This record gives sequence, C-alpha cells and structure tokens, in this order.
Amino acid sequence: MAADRAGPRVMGIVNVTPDSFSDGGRFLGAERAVEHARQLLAEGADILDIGGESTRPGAAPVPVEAEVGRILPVVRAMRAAGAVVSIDTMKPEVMRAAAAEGASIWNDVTALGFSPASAAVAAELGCEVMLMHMQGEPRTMQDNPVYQDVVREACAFLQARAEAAMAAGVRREAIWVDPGIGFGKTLAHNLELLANLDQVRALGFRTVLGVSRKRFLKAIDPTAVEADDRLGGSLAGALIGAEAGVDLVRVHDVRETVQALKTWSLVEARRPGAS
Ligand code: HH2
Repeated sequence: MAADRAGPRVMGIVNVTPDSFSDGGRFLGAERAVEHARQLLAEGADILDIGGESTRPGAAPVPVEAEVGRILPVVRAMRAAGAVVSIDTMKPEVMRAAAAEGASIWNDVTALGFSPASAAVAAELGCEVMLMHMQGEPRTMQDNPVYQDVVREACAFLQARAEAAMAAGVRREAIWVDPGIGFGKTLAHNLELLANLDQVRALGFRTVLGVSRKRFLKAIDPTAVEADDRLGGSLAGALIGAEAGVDLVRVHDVRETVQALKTWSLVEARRPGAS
C-alpha cells in the first residue's frame, strides 16, 4: 500500500460487464476490465474492487455462474499482478469462487444480508468484509426513502450487522463499515451522512466511503447528467472522507483522487500543531 501520504487508501472500481458491441461477449468484457484494472493499479489504487453485477436501480440481476464467469479472469490476472482484490457481490457462491483465486475482501452492499449463508461463508473463508448500509433493495430503494434520523439509523444498522457477522465467526479486525451513500437516500440524507462520518467511525471499525460518480451529485449539479461528468463532486467526496478520517474511498477516477489526497495530505502535515 502507498505510504507516501496520509489519508484514506484508495479502492479502484473495476466493473466487468459483457461487451454488447461485439460478439466476443464475456471474454472481451473481461479483457477490457483487466486492461482497466492494470491502469488503476498503475495510477495508485491500493485495492481493486471487482464487480460483475450492477446495483443501480433497474439493473438486471445476474445469475451466479454468469457473475463468476465475468469476474474470475480479472481476479486471476490481478492477483498475478500482486493486487489486493475485493469482490463487489451479494452472493456467497461468487465470493467463494473468487476467494479460491486469491480475492481477500468481500464488499457486500447488503452487509451479508442477501443470503442466510453469507456470514458463515465469510467466516469460513476468513476474508475481510465490507458491510454497507442500504435502505430497501436496489430496484426500489430510491422510490421514497424515509428516516427519522439517517445517521443514527445507518449506524445502528451497521453495528447490528457487524455483531451478526462476529456472531457467525468473522473477526472484528476483518470488518469494515460503509454508510452506503446513494443507497436508499435522498440528497439531504446523503449530505447528512457526509457531515457526520465521525459517528460512523465511532463504531470502532475501519470505514469505507463511496461517493464516486453517484447520482446525488446530479442533484447538486444538474448539468452533470452522465456519470463521468461528476469528477468534481467525486473528488469533493474523497476529501470530505479524508477530513473525517475514513480509511478507504471507493472511486472510479484513481489518478485524480490520489492527486487530490496527496495535495490534501501535504497541507495537513503543515498545519500548525501537526506532527
Ligand atoms: N457503491 C456502489 C457499489 N458498491 N460498495 C461500497 N462498499 N460502497 C459503495 O458506496 C458502493 C459499493 C455503486 O454501485 P453501482 O451503482 O453498480 O456503480 P459502480 O460500481 O460503478 O460504482
């Protein structure tokens, strides 16, 4: 891991989806993803988060075999390149297959809640787990999210899921928690969470934050229609995470994020009273 700066480590997002413009299908999708993943590593990613199923509202579910088939070639190539590999999946069968190829982190947007077997499988594999808060399920989560107190409820959920994971045998040190920006949340809910990340940190686990290219950034800047129009908001998110002391940011734009975090950390080191 990069030791040349303080602040959060960077997890680069690698989406493996079949190439719809070519009859090479799955293979080409994986080949492109490997190329992309190599680039993110070269740009300074500390971890690669490999996913074969989108969690966007309206995205079609992907069967286990197809998801495994998409991600495994990328996991193998990235392990051969010496990368730390995380798998973005809800399915224990997918994580099991990826762990057999050397993936060491299970990033689960359902916080091990999708299958009753998830927590036991995580314990058995001995992998690290990223538990994320979501209200509802991906298909409908943005319809009308309601909270009394989004920060308190997200923290209580994460605490409960961490306890369930530990009860199943997952080690405390292996657990990360993530407030799940954009998952069943309005703009106001997302901003409230970003303003109170210290409360997520206070749970006592390592913390992950994902703001990169999220749709709520379009509510802030309506001209940011396409996901890759949202670099400014994404970098702001990484810096908000850095200020709050989160341990890891999950991003698409690794080079730009590393540059922003380096700049931030050089200034931090020069603040009056910094050691
Ligand atoms: N966000 C997405 C997926 N996985 N995992 C964690 N831990 N935290 C997040 O905020 C998070 C996540 C968003 O997924 P999707 O909409 O499929 O797009 P992409 O994977 O390109 O970010």
